[in-house]
Amino acid sequence: MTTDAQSQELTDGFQLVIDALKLNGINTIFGLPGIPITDLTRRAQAEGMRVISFRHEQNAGNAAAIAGYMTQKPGICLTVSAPGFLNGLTALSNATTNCFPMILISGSSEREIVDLQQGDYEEMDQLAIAKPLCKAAFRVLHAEDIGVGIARAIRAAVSGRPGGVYLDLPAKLFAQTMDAEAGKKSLIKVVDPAPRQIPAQDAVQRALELLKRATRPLILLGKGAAYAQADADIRALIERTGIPYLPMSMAKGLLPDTHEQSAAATRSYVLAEADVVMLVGARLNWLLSHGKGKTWGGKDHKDWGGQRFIQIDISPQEMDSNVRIDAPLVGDIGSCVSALLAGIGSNWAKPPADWLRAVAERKNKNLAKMAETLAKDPTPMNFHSALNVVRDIIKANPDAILVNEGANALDFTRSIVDMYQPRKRLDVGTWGIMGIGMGYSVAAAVVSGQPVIAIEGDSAFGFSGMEVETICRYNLPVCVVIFNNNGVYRGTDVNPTGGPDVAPTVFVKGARYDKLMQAFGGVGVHATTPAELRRAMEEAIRSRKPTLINAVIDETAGTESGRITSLNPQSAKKK
Ligand code: OXK
Ligand code: ADP
Repeated sequence: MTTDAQSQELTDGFQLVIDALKLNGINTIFGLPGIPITDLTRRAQAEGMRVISFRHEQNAGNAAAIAGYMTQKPGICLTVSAPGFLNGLTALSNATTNCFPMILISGSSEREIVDLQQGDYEEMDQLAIAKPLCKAAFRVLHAEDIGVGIARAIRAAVSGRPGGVYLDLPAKLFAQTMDAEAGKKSLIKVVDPAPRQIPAQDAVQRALELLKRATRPLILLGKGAAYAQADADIRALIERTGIPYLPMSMAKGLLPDTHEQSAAATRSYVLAEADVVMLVGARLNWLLSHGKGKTWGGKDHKDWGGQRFIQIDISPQEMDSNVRIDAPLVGDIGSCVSALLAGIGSNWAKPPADWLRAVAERKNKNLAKMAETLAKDPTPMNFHSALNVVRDIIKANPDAILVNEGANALDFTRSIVDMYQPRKRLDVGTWGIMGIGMGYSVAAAVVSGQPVIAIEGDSAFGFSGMEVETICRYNLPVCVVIFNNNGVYRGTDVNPTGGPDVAPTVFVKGARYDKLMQAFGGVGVHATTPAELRRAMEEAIRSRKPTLINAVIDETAGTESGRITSLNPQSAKKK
């Protein structure tokens, strides 16, 4: 055989990683090139994969995580070693916390040198560091194991409770060569990566018995329910039982927020008053006051409110995490909901009329109050008058994806802007994390092709703001709206010493974020009235051009930490 013929029959580590991903239907990589993965990004693009390069790995990681949530396929984030890896790790950890499937693939330095701590370029024992922060972590040392490594990473990310997986690929692996035919045979196309988990019949019966006996039932829909993509069955469950439901933030739109059974506008009342609560893909964590205390009608902060809980979740360990779960229903949401529907049949008795009437009365009162507030047009513009515009824009464009972060900008948007379709609201999730904004926006536009509207507090935007260059570079239909009130929460704090430094929560007054977008060729608009904001948002949706609107908000508007002020520790000692 000639030397040429021999080299044609060889493959290498770079190629096998690309082939293994493509074989499993993964066609997009979010990442940031550098040693040792620069050639991997080039070759992936040359092989027809979409490679989206970011300015900071955390944003690439957040993009991968939300792509995983939207598609049920693990989102891939590719980084360089040590610092790049660490930058991506925050996103990996956030993905795991939120139950989003993603794989962080990081190049790493030479094992021999790292393990003897001899001071390699970007030396770090990345596998050990990643392990406690993700669902699973693997390392591949030999080219012939790349197929298995990718297969294990995919299964770990999407099966059972989804989460983040770390895959460590040392630099030497990429250049390793092996026989091309043997390489091809070593790859694995994962069959049934997220197997259905059928609930036990007795568990279904137990749940139905409890639901049947309820006099004030409530269903809570979480982002696990949105992730499951069992939209029609979930809607049928709500409508056939006639039970009021409460969507968690990212479950908004699973049924349209305008649905008559939505109890979102009377949250406090239904949580405190319900006697049986069915959780569908929602955890009883801090966002639900741990299922007890005053929110749930208890006397003090740890007191059980007396509710009985049914919990549908894929993770058996989730049960009893905070309070007793009387009817655990363990399985995938699609299978659990369809089993419940079979048991419910077509003549399920609706909840007692006095419960439905009480919920409706309070809800309508709150909706009317909100409508009154939204109708006002104060000068300067405030959160409500600006969000009244966003509310109309989403109503007219229900396909658009809404990304949302901040404190007040988050909380007001959640309660004011109705969502009409599943998985269209992407926000700070389980951690209340700041910095997801631009990463989520890029991925949402890339994955869906739909327009994206990012409603950002001016502080929140700062965490990922440089990615407006990425948005312009890929010409994505993203409209970023910054609610600019000159600071974190508000722009009015002062330095009590009278010294030259401004208060820790205050930014440059009158900052022109719109000019940042213009610097990269996007459209930047400065809006000080709802009419200007409306015009700019409508134009952004129409043109699909990268747009950033600097929406100037009253700097006195907003409260400390929005709706979660109480989480700020208050010392008994007088200041
Ligand atoms: C809701 N409501 C409405 C409507 N929707 N009224 C009228 N019309 C409509 N459409 C009512 C609802 O009944 C509540 O009133 C109130 O508005 C607020 O609703 P909601 O759903 O927002 O409820 P609440 O109490 O804020 O929910 C608690 C929560 C939520 C913890 C789930 O606050 C949340 O998701 N927070 C996340 C915050 C976060 O992560 N922040 C991060 C950054 S801050 P009542 O009368 O019924 O109660 C940060 O980093 O540090 O500060 C920092
Ligand atoms: P939220 O913040 O909206 O309340 P959480 O993230 O707390 O939602 O809860 C989501 C829950 O959904 C997790 O406990 C997770 O195990 C569960 N989950 C995710 N996907 C599925 C699925 N396909 N089937 C069943 N449960 C799921």
